[in-house]
Order: sequence, then C-alpha cells, then structure tokens
Amino acid sequence: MRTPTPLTSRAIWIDTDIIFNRFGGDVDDGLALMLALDSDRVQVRGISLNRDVDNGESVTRQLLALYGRYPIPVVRGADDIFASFGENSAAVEALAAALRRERLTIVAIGAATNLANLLLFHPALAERIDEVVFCAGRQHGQSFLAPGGRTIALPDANFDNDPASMQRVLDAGVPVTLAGFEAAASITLDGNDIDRIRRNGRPGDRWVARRLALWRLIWRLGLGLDRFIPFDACTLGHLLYPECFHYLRQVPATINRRANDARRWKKGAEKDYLEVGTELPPRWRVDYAWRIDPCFKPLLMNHLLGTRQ
Ligand SMILES: [Ca+2]
Repeated sequence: MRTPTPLTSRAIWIDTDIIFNRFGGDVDDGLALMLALDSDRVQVRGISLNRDVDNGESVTRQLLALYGRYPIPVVRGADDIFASFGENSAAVEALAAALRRERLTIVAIGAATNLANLLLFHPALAERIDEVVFCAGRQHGQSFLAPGGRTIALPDANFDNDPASMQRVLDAGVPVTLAGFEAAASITLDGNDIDRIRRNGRPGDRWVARRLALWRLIWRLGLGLDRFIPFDACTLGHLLYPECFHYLRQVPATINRRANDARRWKKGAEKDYLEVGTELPPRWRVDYAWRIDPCFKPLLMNHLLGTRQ
C-alpha cells in the first residue's frame, strides 16, 4: 500500500555515499537527508548506498531514527564504486521495484555506479525516471575554488570517482539536472549556524552539531575558511526550492579531458571533466544549476532545525 502524500509532494529516491560520522568525511549527505526528511515537498521512497556501505547503512539508520517521520527502506549498493559496474545489488533491485510501482525522481549524491547498474540490468526502467539530479558537473573550463578560500581546486568527486557510470546514465537519455559545486558555492554554513543546531534541543542535534563543527575545522585547516559549503544539501534543495535556483536549461554537456587540476584527490596528469556550455558539442543536454539566491539559506536552516513550514 502506498503512503498517502500531500498533493504537492514529489516521490524521490536518494542514492548516497553518506559518511557523516567519520572524521575527515564530508557531512553534506547527512544534511541532505535531514533536509529531505523534514520537507513535505518530497516523500523519500528509499535510500540506496554506495561506497563504504557498512558505515553508510549504520549512520543512515541513525539519522532516520532521529529525524525520520515515516518508514524508509535503506538498501546497500556498490561498496567498491571503482570496480562494481556490472554487479547487481540489493540497491538496484529495490530501486527497480520502486520504479515499477511509480515514477521517481532520483537524487544522486554519490557516484553514479548504482544508477548505471540499474540501467544495465533494467534498461526499460529509464523511462520511469522523471529526473536524476546529480551533485556534479561544471561550466566549461571552471575550477572548483571555494569563494574566499585558498586557491586549491576541489575535485568533482561524484563524477571523478566513476566517470564511466555517469556517462552511462547520460547515454540512457534520462532527464538530468546537474546541481553541483558552482550552485552550492553560493551557500555556506558557519559557526552561528552550527550553534543554532547545537542549541536546538532535539535528541540528535548536539551530535549533528559536533559532526558539523569537525567538518568546519577541516575546511579551516585545508582551505583557510571558517565555514563550509553543504554541497549535497544544495543538490536536494533544487527539488524543494527551484525558485531560489538559477539554471542554464537544456545546455549542451560533454566530457572533456585535460590537465588534472585536483591532483590531491585524483591521481594522473590528466583527468576527465563533465562540462556544460553553449559552445560545447551537444553530446547530451542537461539542466545546469549555476547559482542559488540567498532565499535558500534560511529555508535550509529551518529544515535542519525542524521548523518546517
Ligand atoms: Ca555525497
């Protein structure tokens, strides 16, 4: 039986490489999950995991126990995203079953490995996907520099970790929105935001604030910034508050290869870049989010504090 949903609610599936509880691991998947759980604009039909799925499952269940409002299945996918294309998984089969029940929007905030496997084993289900939104991609020639921080180019991690799978998803002709670094860099969370969560009073809030404070410390040490960009939460935000986002619609997208600007994170003199630009050959066409207006930040904070409207 389906869960009753408000008329305005959109059925989504989240595919994530959540870490959240490990020092040195990005907290943004956890923030994206908190945002999704608190919003009435989406109903999360399932969460599939990729990369270090043991820890991912444990911390996802922890967050669901603290902030979930309805039951959500959590299923394990590719543990080793670098070598798992062609392997079926519980995640692939659960997502396939969910797509047979209803059309879904997929929020892909990890590598595209699970989605590529879905389309390999169940290619006919591509047409049941309304949209995939990825935290990935850039405008042609951009480097990922955090505004105000040291000039250290950050990686396009979800693309860099499994470019072939991203390519397979794009080749399948599924409608794709890229809401990655450039858009997310409009928004940061700072010490005041973390303090608000710490003082918020729900059972998990102090733990969440501690995780965010440690992640902020890593940004201070690494990039010289006392705040951080909540990437994946912004990717999810595109579905909730598109009115706060600016887009290039149906812009040509392709993969280009050139000198590797993020060698701290990915080996090799050269690497592939997933790029959009009106001047590029239209190998694919995607919607590309490039800026988020300030209206999104208080909305995001309201959801993280559980004061949703
Ligand atoms: Ca992620």
